[in-house]
Amino acid sequence: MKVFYKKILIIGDNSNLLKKISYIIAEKDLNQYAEFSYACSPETSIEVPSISGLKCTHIDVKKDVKTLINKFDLIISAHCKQIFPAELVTKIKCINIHPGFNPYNRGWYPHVFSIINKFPAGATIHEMDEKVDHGSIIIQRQVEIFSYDTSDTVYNRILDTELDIFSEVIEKILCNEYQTYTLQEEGNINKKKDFQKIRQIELEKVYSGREIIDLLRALTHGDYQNAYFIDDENNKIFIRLTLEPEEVVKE
Ligand code: 0FX
Repeated sequence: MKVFYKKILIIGDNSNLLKKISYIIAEKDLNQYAEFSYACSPETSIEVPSISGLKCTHIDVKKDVKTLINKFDLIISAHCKQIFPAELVTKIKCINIHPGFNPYNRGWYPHVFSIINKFPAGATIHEMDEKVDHGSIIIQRQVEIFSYDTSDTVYNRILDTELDIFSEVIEKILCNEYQTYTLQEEGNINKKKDFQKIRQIELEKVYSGREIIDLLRALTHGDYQNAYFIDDENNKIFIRLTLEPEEVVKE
């Protein structure tokens, strides 16, 4: 295999995803062609220096931009919470593994907003430009959202899909032999504060059954205390939804 990129940084703040990416690289024996380094953001509590035997450093992509440009020829963001500065994305190839189906619900927790606004959910690997979750698409795949899904079940489906598409294109990326296409629409973008806003359920607001179920299941994710209401004594009460499809017994 004739690789084009030889010094690669994979930076992300989801230790599980980084681990699985490193397994794919090891399984494909790609370490013999290129040098892979792993990093996470300074504020992330990933155990540094090691993620299951990987050396993982803390990198601030804004402060360390010059060093990054000198040290690496390809940077892959795997859920890195930092916004890459223009200087970095214009001087070096930066690729993003994103848990959303661009251009829909770019930004924060795409699938949460997809459960609510019905825009497609999925996974996208794209070249980064100066805008968030924006740039030429290398590969993307939609995932379905079922009526009984909650945030965590959709999220896990997306994580699996991200790894599948990463595994499909990583060699082509390393050899710089991949094709890209540009999306015609800008889509929409959600920020962290948009997620904060939808967490409070207004007790006097009128919702349809569909709206309230969609909102609560979009905010149901494991043990996270997302959705809440404020009761008459001013207590914050958290809400989580359980959805259970009826088991149909075949006769
Ligand atoms: O790594 P990530 O899944 O992704 C987030 C953004 O959604 C993504 O668009 C961006 N590219 C990336 C850098 O950061 O986020 P997380 O690991 O913080 O959370 C994983 C899931 O857990 C999230 O999708 C929804 C859920 N969650 C997380 C937190 C912290 C909640 O429901 N409530 C929470 O308070």
